[in-house]
Amino acid sequence: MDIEALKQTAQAMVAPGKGILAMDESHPTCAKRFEKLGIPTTEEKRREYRNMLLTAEGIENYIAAAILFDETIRDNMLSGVSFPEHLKNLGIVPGIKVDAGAKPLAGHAGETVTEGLDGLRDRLAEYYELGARFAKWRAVYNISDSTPSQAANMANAHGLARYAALCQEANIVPIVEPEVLINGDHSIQRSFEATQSAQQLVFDQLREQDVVMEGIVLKPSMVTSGLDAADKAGVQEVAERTIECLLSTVPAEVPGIAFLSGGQTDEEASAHLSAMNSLGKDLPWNVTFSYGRALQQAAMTTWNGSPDNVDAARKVAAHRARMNGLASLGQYSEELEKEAA
Ligand code: 5MM
Repeated sequence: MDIEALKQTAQAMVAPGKGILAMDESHPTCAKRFEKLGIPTTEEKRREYRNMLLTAEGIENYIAAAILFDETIRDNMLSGVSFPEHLKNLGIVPGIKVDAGAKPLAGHAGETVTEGLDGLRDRLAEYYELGARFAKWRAVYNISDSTPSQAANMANAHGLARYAALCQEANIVPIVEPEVLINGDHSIQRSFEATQSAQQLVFDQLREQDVVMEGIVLKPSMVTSGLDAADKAGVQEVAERTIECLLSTVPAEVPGIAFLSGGQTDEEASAHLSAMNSLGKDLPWNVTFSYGRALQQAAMTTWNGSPDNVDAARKVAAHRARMNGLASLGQYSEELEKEAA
């Protein structure tokens, strides 16, 4: 294991003013997004779409790393250059989603455990050859009156830690993603408790597996009210509770925390991140974004599958990347959105 290389990669992925583009939708997720817009769910369209995103002007000024799906890391841009090579040329670190998805947890209705450890060592070696320098594994936690259960917390934390250890052995930085879903009508306090206990167990298990904290990036969900909560916490409260939670769980050695957007609107995701970086606290880690939907949705809608819309869609993609780059420095404002409109 080359610890120096892991540290350098992890630091590059969360460089100040930049974040991570999550464009690792599996086929079913990509199909769901395309179908909503009436875009054909073909390999060609996925290539055109991802090509559009990665040719948005100046994207490399705000995006430090991009998470690819298996199909894309093996594929070529429309120019004929491979996706990982194109990213490298832009100074963006290429990475790969390696989990096999969240599957029903036996004996625990409504809960999941993320699978994908079998054969992972060999897959990581191949992905390294293909250019990947980091990987991603997402565990999913569902809030209800009786969940997340201790069984789901334990199983997912164990999986994340085993994955992370295998990644580091292969000189690949693991993005550790415990996502507490926003779905439900729960309070922000309930979200805080579920997120804190999930993260505590994840870090216990990471230590148990001797994972080097300097060589990981944490990708958590924010502490928010449930999507259907009657009384929703505002931006400042979300920022304060999220940072309070992370300060209680994440070791200072971790170089960066890159949030998922989890179904927040584009503006909410930018505002929350910016507020966290404006709290005036001296945080031990860089706090940035690793958004999927909140970076892509507007651009995908503008593109709508048509070559005629590529330039307009690139502008939308570049705008959202810039807004979130500024948010990672605490410099995002609603006025900036209006200026661009
Ligand atoms: C981009 O979506 C990722 C892949 O999801 P599937 O495995 O379901 O296809 C997903 O893991 C994503 O990276 C994170 O959930 C963050 O994305 P959001 O949209 O929540 O920011």
